[in-house]
Parts: sequence; C-alpha cells; structure tokens
Amino acid sequence: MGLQANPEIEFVNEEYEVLQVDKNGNINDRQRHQCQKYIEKLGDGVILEMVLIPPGVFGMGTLGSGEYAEECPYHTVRISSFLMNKFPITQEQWKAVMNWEPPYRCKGPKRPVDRVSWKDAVEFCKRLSKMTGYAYRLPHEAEWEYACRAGTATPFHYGDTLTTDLANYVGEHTYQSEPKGIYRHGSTDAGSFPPNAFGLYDMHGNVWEWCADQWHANYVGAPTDGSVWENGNGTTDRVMRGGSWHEPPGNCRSAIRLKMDENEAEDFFGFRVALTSLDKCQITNQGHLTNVVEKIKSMFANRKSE
Ligand SMILES: [Ca+2]
Repeated sequence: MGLQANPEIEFVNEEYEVLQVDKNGNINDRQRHQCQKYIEKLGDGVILEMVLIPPGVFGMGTLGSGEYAEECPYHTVRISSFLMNKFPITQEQWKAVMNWEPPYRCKGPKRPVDRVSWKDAVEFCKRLSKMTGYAYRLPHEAEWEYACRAGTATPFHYGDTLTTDLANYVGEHTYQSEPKGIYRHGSTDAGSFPPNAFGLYDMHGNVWEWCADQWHANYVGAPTDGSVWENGNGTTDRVMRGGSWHEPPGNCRSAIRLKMDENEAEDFFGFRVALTSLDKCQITNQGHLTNVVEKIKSMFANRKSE
C-alpha cells in the first residue's frame, strides 16, 4: 500500500517559490520547490488540493523547558508519507460537502471556514469520505507540525520571524527585530501568502487548525511515529495548531499548541484534512461500504449534471 502505488491516481506537479527571512524580517533566501498534489473534485468547480507530504524524521516541539513547557520535551518523530490539503478548508469547500453552514465570523467563499468545532470538523471528514471513498481525517498533531516545518527547525517555516507580508496575524506585535506590520481584523482568502517547502499555505496564522489528538499538557509519553495521540484520560480537550489572524506572531509559531474543548466553535477556529492513503474504502465502522460509496458517488455525479 502506498500513496503513489495506485495507477488510477493522477498526481499533478506544482512549482512555487519558498522564502526565508532573517530576524529583521528581510528576505534572505528564495528557492524554487515543487510538490505533487492530488486534486479531488467536489462539484460546481470546487476542488480540494491534497499535497503529497514526503516521509521524514523531524524534531518536534521546542528545546528547553521554561517558557514553552507545553512544547517540551523536544523529541524526534518519524513520519510516513501522507496527504494534507494545501489550504485550510474553505467556505466553498465546506458548502460542497455539508448541508449546513456555520455562522461565519469572516464570510467569503475562498476564506477558511471559521466558528467550527472539532466535532464539526470530524463530521466534515466523515461526509467527505462518504462522498469520495477516501478516508479523510483530521491531521495528527505530529503530522501537522512536521508539515508546517517542512524541513525547517526555526520558529517559523519562513525562518526566524514573521512579517505581515508572509502571514495573517496581529502585526502590531513583533516577534524579533522585524518592523511592525498591519492587523487585518479578519481572515484572508486561503493561499494569499507564500507556501512552505512542502507547498502548504496559511500554516502560520489566518485560522487555528484542529488536530485529531486529545490534549496532553506536554510531550512526555508522546508517540514518535506520527500516530494520533488519544488515551487522554477521557478529556474532551483537543489540540489546535498554527495561530490565527487574532494572535501575535509568537502564537503562530510552528511549535505553538492550543488546548480547546472539542465543542467550542470560536471565531478563529478552522481546520485542514489529511489522508493516509488513496486506497478506496478505508472507512471503518461502515458495513457494505463499497456499495454505499458508489451509490453516493453516482448521486453526486447526477447532482452535478443537473
Ligand atoms: Ca493556520
């Protein structure tokens, strides 16, 4: 089983420029990178772009122990290849999959969904899985950080700091010696800023992103293979990552973690989705799955041609 083993799956190459900045927020490196992506058609011209994340080993969390105790101990994690969507789930994507919409704080078809709870995000994954036949799920926390860092070990995938030309956060605050930027008072269209080396956008800021894992106060006993960390003694607290348009830059770091109850659906909460495999019918807890999937797919195809 492998992500590229299925000959029916077509991957598309995408090339882009990846930027790095120094402590003053000045660009000190530009490189061309490329990724492979799988495009899921959701109907009415709406697509979901799933980027192939290569396998690798990375250092998760933050060195030291004082200021960022939740991000310690720093530990090595091995990640298998998976797919993650290029952008946070947008409002047009949500609409193509769900039969209800949250009362968005920042409305716009290309903007990320907001005011969604962890439970809402899980429901989206279930419906998307039924629609497509692939087992869409929330990213695991370790996968999220690996995907965000994209080979970097700096506080941000852009390097030592952020600027408001690179991400949507409260630019009235600074992280290093960069000049103050702007505060946009709302989310921005997904993909408004440069991507990281893996081809992912909006990892820093814009909306907080739900991960699958239950909340743990630190990384003592955390899995080192990229698997989801549950066994959280029955807590309903989950993990969010990446910060938002309403946070100072320090709260948008690659390592930042936010504890939030799975029922909370606040103004700044969105998510993105992941896939372990493009093998069909991976959805468990469903009997007669193939038939169900094919039936839903044909219903969906009919709906599109109406
Ligand atoms: Ca984000």
